[in-house]
Parts: sequence; structure tokens; C-alpha cells
Amino acid sequence: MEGSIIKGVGGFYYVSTDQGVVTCKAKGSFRREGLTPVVGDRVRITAHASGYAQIDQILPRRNLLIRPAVANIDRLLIVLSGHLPEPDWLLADKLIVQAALNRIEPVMVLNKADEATAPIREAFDQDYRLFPRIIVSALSGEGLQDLKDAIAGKICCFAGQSAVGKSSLMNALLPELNLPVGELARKTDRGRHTTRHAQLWPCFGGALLDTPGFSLYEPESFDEKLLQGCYPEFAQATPCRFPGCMHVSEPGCGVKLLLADGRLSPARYERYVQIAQDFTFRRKHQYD
Ligand SMILES: Nc1nc2c(ncn2[C@@H]2O[C@H](COP(=O)(O)OP(=O)(O)OP(=O)(O)O)[C@@H](O)[C@H]2O)c(=O)[nH]1
Ligand SMILES: [Mg+2]
Ligand SMILES: [Zn+2]
Repeated sequence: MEGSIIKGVGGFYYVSTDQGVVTCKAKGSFRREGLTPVVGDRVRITAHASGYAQIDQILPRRNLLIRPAVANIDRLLIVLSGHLPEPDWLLADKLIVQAALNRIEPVMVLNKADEATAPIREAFDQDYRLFPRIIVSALSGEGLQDLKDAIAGKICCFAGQSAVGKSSLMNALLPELNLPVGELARKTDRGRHTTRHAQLWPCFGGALLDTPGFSLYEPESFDEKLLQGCYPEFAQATPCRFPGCMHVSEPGCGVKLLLADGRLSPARYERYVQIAQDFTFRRKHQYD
């Protein structure tokens, strides 16, 4: 049988299959081979004499994130708030880069539509015009159907700065989760933890990943060429004069032309320069 690991606790793995959730142990030889199944893994399982089913094989992963260890995320739902907290656009752009480098599709989500300001809505539409975008309110329910449609058939995970409403959106989609939000969530952070392990929640023909926080922005590779591939806007540029053009201060740059034509958001471009410089710095110092 095949299935997806939705939870792993104390050496047991809970695998969602056509026949329901099956409790499994990993094959004994995995340890020797250095293989560890993680949440999100597609696995082959068989019944075993011990009474528990056994994971015999981990199918090839589309991606693997660490801290927490999860595999095969298809979509990252990058949440910004339409009001407060003031959007951290740079963080959102970094998350897009990190998603793209891991072959995860970014979906831009503007939450708190019920109180969203016009300037934030406009910047959101402008800056992310080439990305899938959803405007939603966890409070009023506006746009929730679009979010459900985005989850269909995909493993999805929310990301974004604190207090944008990630937990509120998860609760709006899956009321049984009953995650702590707002002040309550911050109190819980200090005391007992609610989400201790990453867990997949099958829903709407896909799955939502609930994690105890995410550290996505830790690229292993700081290749500027790969970075540029994360900017769909750049694909519309005429070729630059210099093949290795970073689109920062080189003459004859096609991306600079896009900017001059108004086909590239100046704010997005400014943040690209910051991220590119960060990449260059880290590449130079990665073995320090
Ligand atoms: N007006 C309005 N407020 C919202 C909405 N969604 C969430 N909030 C409020 O925003 C605050 C933060 O929501 P959370 O869901 O805890 O935010 P979070 O992104 O999970 O925050 P962290 O867990 O700290 O990362 C809470 O006070 C929510 O009630 C919304 O759609 N509209
Ligand atoms: Mg939260
Ligand atoms: Zn260029």
C-alpha cells in the first residue's frame, strides 16, 4: 500500500492511505542506511508480524526541509496582513525565493481583508502581479473558498511574520484544529506548546501542514543565477549586455529597462537588490 506520513511520534509513523490511517514502524535497515522518514513523505507500507505495519520504502522526495523536517511541500501560502502588522515585504520576497529554490510554489495571501487599507492592497497587487494571489479574511470568511481551492490536491504550509493571522486562517479552514491565536498564542509560546511536531491535516483534497514555526530562509546555495530564476518578472526582460549581469549596476541591463518601462515594481526591484547583495555576501563568506 502507498500513503503519506501525516505524523511521526516516538518511532511511530501515522500513514494516511486509501484505507484510512495506518500506524507504522520504519523498516529496521533504515537506521543503518541513514534513512529517516519525515512528515510529508510518500511511503510504501506492508503489514508486519509485529502487529504494526512497516514502512518499506520512502518514495523520492520533491523537497526536504529541516527544522522541522518535512518533505514534499507543494505550495507555500505566504501571508501578509492588509492592516497591522505593517507588511514585511522583504520577508515575503525572501520566502518566495526560499520556496522557489525548494521547488515549492509560492501563493501570496493577503489576510485581514475586512480592514485592509488601499495602499497595502495596491502594493500587494502590483508587486505580486505575476504570482497567484488570494485576498482573504479569517474573520469574515471572505476569500476562504479561494484558499480551499488553492489547497486542493496539494500539500500546503502557511508562512509569514507574526500576527498576520496564519493560525487564524488554519482555524477558519479547519475549526477542529482550534489553534491558539493572538495574545493567547503568545502566552502559549512561553508556556506549554500546542504544536510540538509537524503534522499534516488532510483536507479539501490536499493537506495543510501545521508546524511549530518555520525557518525557511536558510538557502544552502547562494547562487545568484538561481536567485534570478525566482523572479518571474525578469523573464520578460531583453537580454543584458553582460551574460553574468546581476541587474544591479551593470550598463546595458535588460531588467533596468523593465524598471524604466514601469513593467517591474520599483519596490520589488529594490528588495531584489538587497537579497542579491545578501546572496553575494553569503556566497563569499560561506566557508568562513
Ligand atoms: N481583523 C482581522 N483580524 C484578524 C484576522 N485574522 C487574524 N486576525 C487577528 O490577528 C491576530 C494574530 O492572529 P494569529 O492567527 O495569532 O497570527 P499568526 O500569524 O498565527 O501569529 P504567530 O503565531 O505569532 O506567527 C489575532 O488577534 C487575530 O484575531 C482577520 O482576517 N481580520
Ligand atoms: Mg500562530
Ligand atoms: Zn541585467
